[in-house]
Amino acid sequence: LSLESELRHALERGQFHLVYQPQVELDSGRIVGMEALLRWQHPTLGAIAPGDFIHLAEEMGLIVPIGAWVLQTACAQAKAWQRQGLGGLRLAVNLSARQFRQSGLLQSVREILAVTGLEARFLELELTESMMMQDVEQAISTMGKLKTLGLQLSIDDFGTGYSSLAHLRHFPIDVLKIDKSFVSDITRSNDDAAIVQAIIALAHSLRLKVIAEGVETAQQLAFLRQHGCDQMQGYLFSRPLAAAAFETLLLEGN
Ligand code: G
Ligand code: G
Ligand code: MN
Ligand code: NA
Repeated sequence: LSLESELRHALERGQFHLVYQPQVELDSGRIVGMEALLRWQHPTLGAIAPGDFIHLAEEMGLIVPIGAWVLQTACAQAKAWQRQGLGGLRLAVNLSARQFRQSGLLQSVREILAVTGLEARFLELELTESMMMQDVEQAISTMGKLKTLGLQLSIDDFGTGYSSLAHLRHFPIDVLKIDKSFVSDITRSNDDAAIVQAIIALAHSLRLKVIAEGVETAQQLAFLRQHGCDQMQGYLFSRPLAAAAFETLLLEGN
């Protein structure tokens, strides 16, 4: 049973599903968005983590159809929650490097928005620094085209890559997501605390929203609040949840 051959059939065999992790606004304490995260449940291999198959899907070129499935499924779910009156939550979806470089990306995103009926302003696509820095001119062009659809762009895992500050202000992005590796030590390491403060200040000076990832403790949350971070995502508030559980969370009052 090779992972590669199993992955080739996972989509058609219906082995993928999405989980959703809430993103909470620090001022109001309300859920204002969610990140869709891919999960692969194999009948005999069990749950396979994205860290163990995304790179393989990328190498095999399968990430393009899988990524389209993720986007379509998440957009349809977000629209369904809106129809139920569960609020205009922003939906964040991860893009892989290969999807970002693929020439059909713009058309694919446009079609998925049209088919699902989700308004573009509710969609946020997460990019990484390395995707943007590989070919800066090309990346700016692709981001500009995506922005014409009316959606939002974020930089995921910010601080772990090597994007230059000179380039950052030319990227048409809306959100910085502080990588969880910095957040995890903000109350223990002065260096990490300084980095997180600097990222928050940088984001705000560029008029970007800033989301802290991987928030696990009340102390981390207090630090982030004190330093003006806009939103947080992490186990402290909730793990990524299956759609039904996420819906329950919204219905319980938000
Ligand atoms: O959900 P988890 O923390 O296990 O995710 C691990 C990694 O997999 C993260 O870096 C995340 O960005 C990535 N990932 C999760 N879902 C998707 C997806 O739908 N598409 C892409 N390209 N990456 C994803
Ligand atoms: O790389 P990306 O940011 O897309 O992936 C987010 C990943 O972080 C998801 O796989 C999610 O399961 C994980 N995650 C979310 N919240 C927490 C947290 O509070 N702590 C840790 N360790 N991981 C988290
Ligand atoms: Mn992400
Ligand atoms: Na991240």
